[in-house]
Amino acid sequence: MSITIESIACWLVDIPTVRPHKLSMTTMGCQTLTIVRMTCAEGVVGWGEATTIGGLSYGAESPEAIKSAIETYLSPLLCGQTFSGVAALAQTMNASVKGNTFAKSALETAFLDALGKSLNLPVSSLLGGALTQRLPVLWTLASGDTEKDIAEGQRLLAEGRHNTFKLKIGARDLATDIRHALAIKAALGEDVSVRVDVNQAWDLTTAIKGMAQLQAGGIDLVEQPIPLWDRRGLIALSQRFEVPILADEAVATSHDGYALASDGFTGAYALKIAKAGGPAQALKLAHVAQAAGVALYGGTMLEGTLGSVASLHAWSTVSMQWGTEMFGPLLLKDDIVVHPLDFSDGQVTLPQGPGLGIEIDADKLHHYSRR
Ligand code: MUC
Ligand code: MG
Repeated sequence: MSITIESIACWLVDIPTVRPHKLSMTTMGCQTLTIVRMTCAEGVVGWGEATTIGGLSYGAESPEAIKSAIETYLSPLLCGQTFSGVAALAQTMNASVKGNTFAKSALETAFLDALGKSLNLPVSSLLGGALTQRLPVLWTLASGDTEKDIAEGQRLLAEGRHNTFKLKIGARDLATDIRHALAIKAALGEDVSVRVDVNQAWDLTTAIKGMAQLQAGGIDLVEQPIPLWDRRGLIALSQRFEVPILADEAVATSHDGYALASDGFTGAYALKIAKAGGPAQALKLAHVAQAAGVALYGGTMLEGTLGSVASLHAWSTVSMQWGTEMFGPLLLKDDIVVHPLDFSDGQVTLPQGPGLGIEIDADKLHHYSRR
C-alpha cells in the first residue's frame, strides 16, 4: 500500500489562551498553530500541526518560519511523490532539508493521518499499536501568582479533571520560586504529585541550591533546570539528587537520547513530536530511552487538539512512567476540531477511527486563520 501526495496547504491559526501562561522565557496570551492539509490521490486528506511557544522564545523555528519551510522547501519535495510509509517520507525530507523538525513533524503527522484513513487503521496501529486507550494527563499551573495557582489546582482536583501538576518557574529569583513551589505543594497535599519545569533558567550553582530545597519540600520531578547545552551539568545533577531530572530541551532526537544516557544520565526524557520531527521519529527516542533504562514522559509544545492527538497516538504505544502533559487543548479558548477530546479523571481518551480519528471544523479553521 502506497499513497501519492498531490498538494499541501498551510495556515497560521491564532487562538487566545484561557489565561496568561507564564514560563521562564515568555508569557503567552495566545497560541499560534501551524496547520497543514495534505491532499493525496483518490481524495484522501491528512491533517498535521506544528506548534511552538512564544514565537522564537522557546525554539529555533517560529510559526512563520515553519509555514515558509513547508511551502518553499518541503512541499515541492513531497508533492507528486508516492510513499509506502514514514521511513521513506523521512528519508526524502532529511535528504534535502536539515533540521526544521517542527515543519517535518506537521508533515509526518498529516501523512500518517492520510495513510491511516487509506488503510482504515488508527495512527497508533501504524506506530506499533496502542497499549492503552486512556493516558494520564497533568495540568500546568502557570498564572504567575501563587494564590491563583493554588485556587486553580484545588478547583481542578475537586472537579476530578487532574491529579498531577507541573509548575513553571525560573522567571523570578530562586528564593521567590522556591517559596512559590513549596506553598503550592503544601496546599495541594501529600498525595498530589507536583513537578517543576525551570525551562533552562538556572546556572549549575543555582540548580544545586534549588534542587536541594525542592527535594526537601517533596517536589517529585525537576524538568530542564539548566541550559540545554550543559549536558555534563545535567548528568551531574541527575546523579547527585534523589529527586529525578526530566530532560526536555536537552533531548530532541534519538541521537541526543543516546549520547546523554551513555554518558551517565539517569531520570526521564520528555518526548515531543515537534522536537524529533514527527510521531514516528519521537518513538525512536523512546526506544533508545527504553534500551538505556531512562524513563519516559509524553511532552507537549502546547499544541491544539490535532497536534496533541498525533502525540497521543505515539505515546499510547509505549509505557510512560511519568505520564503525559497533553493538556494543550484545555489551555486554548477554542479549537479547530468538531469534537473536543474527552479529559476526565486525570486522563484523556485516545480518539477512535481511522487516521488520527479527528474531524477538522472548516469554519473555525477559516475564522482563526491569520489573513
Ligand atoms: C515545556 O517546556 O515543557 C509544557 C507544558 C507547559 O506548560 O509548557 C510546555 C513546554
Ligand atoms: Mg519543558
